[in-house]
Amino acid sequence: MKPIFVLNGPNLNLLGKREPEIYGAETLADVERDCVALAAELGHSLRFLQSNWEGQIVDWVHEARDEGAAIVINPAALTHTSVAVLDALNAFDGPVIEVHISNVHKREAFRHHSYVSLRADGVIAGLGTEGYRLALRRVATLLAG
Ligand code: CA2
Repeated sequence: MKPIFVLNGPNLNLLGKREPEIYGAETLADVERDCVALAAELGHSLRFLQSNWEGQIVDWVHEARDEGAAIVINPAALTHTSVAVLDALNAFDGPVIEVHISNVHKREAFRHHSYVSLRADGVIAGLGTEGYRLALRRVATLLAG
């Protein structure tokens, strides 16, 4: 079985280091550890990646076309700006789940629109870092079907 790609966009490397009132206290390394453990329980492997560069996220989505079973993506600010990430995801055939740690709908108006949601099979927002694990469970269900 191909790995599930978990992709993280700009500034998520700062998770747990700033703004804990919005994003919580867990670091991205904590999230990765929990995702790897859950994926193993679900019988899957994981490629957990973060970049501050839009083009790198696009390249990883392209990589997933051949090498990935599904994509869980927190595009961070690229959610609200990136037609390039949307276009790349549109060229990927497997399940795509969009995750946001914070409830973007409770925040500034510019966070209410997501380009990525035009492709995502499901969207999770406001459930904290638990959202990643819920997304993995959903992906496992979709891959089993
Ligand atoms: O809620 C989310 O997961 C977001 O995707 C996070 C993005 C934000 O632009 C989206 O609107 C919602 C920001 C990621 C930056 O993460 C930080 C974490 C800790 C400290 C500073 C930034």
